[in-house]
Amino acid sequence: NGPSLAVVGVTGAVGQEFLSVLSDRDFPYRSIKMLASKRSAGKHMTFQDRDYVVEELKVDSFEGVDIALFSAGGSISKEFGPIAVEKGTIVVDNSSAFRMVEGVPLVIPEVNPEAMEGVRLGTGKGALIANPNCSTIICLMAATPLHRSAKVIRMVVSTYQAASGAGAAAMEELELQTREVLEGKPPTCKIFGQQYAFNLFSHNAPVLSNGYNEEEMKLVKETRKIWNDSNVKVTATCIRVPVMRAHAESVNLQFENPLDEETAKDILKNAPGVVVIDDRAANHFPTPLEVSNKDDVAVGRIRRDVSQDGNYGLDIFVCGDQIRKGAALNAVQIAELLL
Ligand code: 11C
Repeated sequence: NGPSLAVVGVTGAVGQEFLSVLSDRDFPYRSIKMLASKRSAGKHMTFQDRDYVVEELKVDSFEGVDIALFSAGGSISKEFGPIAVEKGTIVVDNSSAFRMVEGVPLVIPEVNPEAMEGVRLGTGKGALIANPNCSTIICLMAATPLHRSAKVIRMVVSTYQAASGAGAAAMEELELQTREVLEGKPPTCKIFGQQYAFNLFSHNAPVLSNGYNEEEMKLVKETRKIWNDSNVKVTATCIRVPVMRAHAESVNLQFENPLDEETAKDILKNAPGVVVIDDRAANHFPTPLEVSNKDDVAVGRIRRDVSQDGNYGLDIFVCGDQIRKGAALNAVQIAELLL
């Protein structure tokens, strides 16, 4: 019982994680289609003790599909998302293709589930729902409960982003390069065009005419849409670090109303999907390794911003698994809201 599902891009890092999350959360479904490019079509895979053959994504793939989870890149989403919607499928899309399109809900279930009102299963009417960028999800999981309490007027984000954000091939290259460098060999630089192991660099997204890269501008624009607040001031610097699968972010918040450290800690301790790791005595704060393969976003280094008067500013440090809460888990939670 349950809806009929399709996973588009099933052989990718996020596609595979969709399956783990569906399984972990006992997501009910009556059928599931494994869809990918022609290159992967015909591959056999096992999911929940059943054998599946990966099918090539085609225009007729969505016949009878209630919910499709897409993670096959923006151009596939742009081409096949509307085709699926036309067939009556509700598409939860992990790419950036539709995020900023007016009328397309951009959803973090713990933050703005109300944006999905009007999208219903079983009506025969298809729809697009966009999964935000991973950096935005991880940042807003921690910033939103504080925003609800004291209203954020300005947010400054610096990211330390993992290889997984650039896909399975980047994760493989990080591992390969690490070995090569340790063995004194020249590193293979196919994905980023430069040494990644034992290094860090500005995020690989295209740099725009204003000097920001696309990843940074996603944080700016998506925050405004998700918070439904076109006035909130956001700036970001996004950096790729040699970490495998969890992003870290330093977030500075300026509030309209005062919010002290202790109240902020209590708010975060009670926030769904958030865990506080903030042990000053032991110098123990969130790390990418501690949140890898975990659902919750961890927050720590919760402290008053001494550059601001009174309790109008806070600094926090956030870590979240990029493939899970930054992508697959968030998308499956969106699908759960439809059940
Ligand atoms: C990264 N956030 O970590 C990116 C990858 O808009 O979904 C995902 C880009 C996106 O590199």
